Parts: sequence; C-alpha cells; structure tokens
Amino acid sequence: MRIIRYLKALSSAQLAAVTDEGKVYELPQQDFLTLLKEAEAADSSPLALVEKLTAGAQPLSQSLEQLELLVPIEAPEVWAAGVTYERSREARNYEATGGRMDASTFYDKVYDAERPELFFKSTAARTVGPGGEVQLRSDSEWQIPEPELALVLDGQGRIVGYTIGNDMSCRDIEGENPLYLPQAKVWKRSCSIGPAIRLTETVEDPYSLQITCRIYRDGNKVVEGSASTGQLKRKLEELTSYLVRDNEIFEGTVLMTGTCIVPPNEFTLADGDRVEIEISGIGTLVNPVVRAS
Ligand code: DO4
Ligand code: MG
Repeated sequence: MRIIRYLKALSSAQLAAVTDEGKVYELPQQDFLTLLKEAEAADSSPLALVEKLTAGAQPLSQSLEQLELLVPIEAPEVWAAGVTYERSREARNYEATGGRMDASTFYDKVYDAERPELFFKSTAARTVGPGGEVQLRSDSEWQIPEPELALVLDGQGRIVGYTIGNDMSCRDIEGENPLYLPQAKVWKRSCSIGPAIRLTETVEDPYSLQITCRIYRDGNKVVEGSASTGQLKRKLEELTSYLVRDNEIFEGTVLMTGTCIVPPNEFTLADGDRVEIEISGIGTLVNPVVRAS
C-alpha cells in the first residue's frame, strides 16, 4: 500500500492510497502527517487505518499515471546519511584526493566507524516533489544526483514508510574541503522526495530493494546505474537510532540512507537534464534539472 498526494482541483491537494493492483482511493485526511496522528490516536497502524478507510470504497476512475503527483509529505526536516555504501566511500575518496586514492581518508574512517555520518539536508521549503525542478548551484562545476532510499519517520523516530530521495550534491565543493559539506548539500531545490510513501508493513524486506538511476540529456539516456539496498553497510534502525539520540524529531521527518550509485567521474549535471530514480515497490521519481535563476 502506497500513499500519494495529487493535484485535484486548482491548487487543492488530495491524499490518496494506492493498492498493489494500482487502484487509487481518496483519503479524508488532508496530509500524511494527519493520517499518522489519527492512526496513533486510534492506537492503530497507518496501514490498518487506511485499510479501514478504503474497505468498500469506490476507487478513482483515473489511474495513478493520469494524476499530477505532488510531494507525498511536506517533511519538516530532511536528514541524510553518508558513506553507507562502498561505492560512496570510493567516490568521496576520489573527489577528496584528486583521484590519487593512495592515502586513507576520513571517509574510510566513517565507513568503518560505529557512529554513522548524518547531516542535515533540507527543509520543506527547499524540497521538491515528483516533476518539480531540482536546481544546480551557480558556483559548482561538478554536480550529481544521489539516488537514495528515504525513510519517513514518526515523532519517535520509528520508520512508518519508505520513499525515494535525491540528495543533489556538489562533488567539487565537498572535495575541496569537507567543512564545506553544508554548501555542497544544501541550497534552494537541492532535494527531491516522492513520488509515493510505501507503508512499512507492506515492505517485506527493505534490504532487497532495487534502485535504478537514469539521467537523460536532449532525449538521450546519458547515465544509468543500478544498486540494491542489500549493499547497505548499516542497518536502517542503526541510522535512525543515531538521528533520534538527544535530538527532537518532528513527525514526518525524512532520513535519506546514502547513495550507492555515482555517475562516472567526468559527468556533471546540466541545465535541461532529466533525472529518474526508480525503487522497486515505491515508484519512479522524475525531476527536470534547471540552472540557478
Ligand atoms: O560525506 C558526504 C556525504 C555522502 C553522501 O551523501 C552519501 O553517501 O550519500
Ligand atoms: Mg547522499
């Protein structure tokens, strides 16, 4: 079972549930956070509440593909984990050492350390949804999307759903100095999530999800890569346990779990590109890329 938001009438957002058969049912709650709160108040899981609300209801006549999807949750905060896959460690080492790859770096250290790398990535205002434009920084020459499994958390840091995240990143800025990480990661429209939230109980094994990233330029596919969440070095609860530690977590916080797909080193995103990130069972997040305005 997946939860989406779509544009119903001019500027009115509608929450809906999508079954595995692709049937779409409107939900009465105005957003995912309200659904979470009502489920908690009823001492029920979000899935049980959705099943109760949709039992015997009439599905929409439109299919999912015919709807104009919006960001599925206006996450108050988006956090991200880094260097959680071997491929990310290798790519970070490349950009930090100018490709020498001879000395051990802090990326090697954090990959093996008990404490994971977690960083603040975005706020609702900086985050776009399906079809929304992600923006390039004007002061970077080496920018890439980072396709990541993203966790939707309740106020206690429990995983209530899975979505797709794009952690847009500037490899040159981070490579120049790791203290520039916030600038390499956070700017206007540098984060995308969606297109749907798959409820936790409906995911049999979050460590066997297939992630595929495709980048199109002038209608041609210029990058394609795939990975599995089975390659993740850490457990999802390990990441959430560090995020909640001595922290205030807001209902609907999103935590991206790190990237395992990095485009070839000579590649940088350009104005007009289109990024597609697909995760099995969740959907495909599509975003056009635009230069800073
Ligand atoms: O240290 C840099 C961040 C790495 C990252 O975002 C990732 O591995 O996905
Ligand atoms: Mg990342």
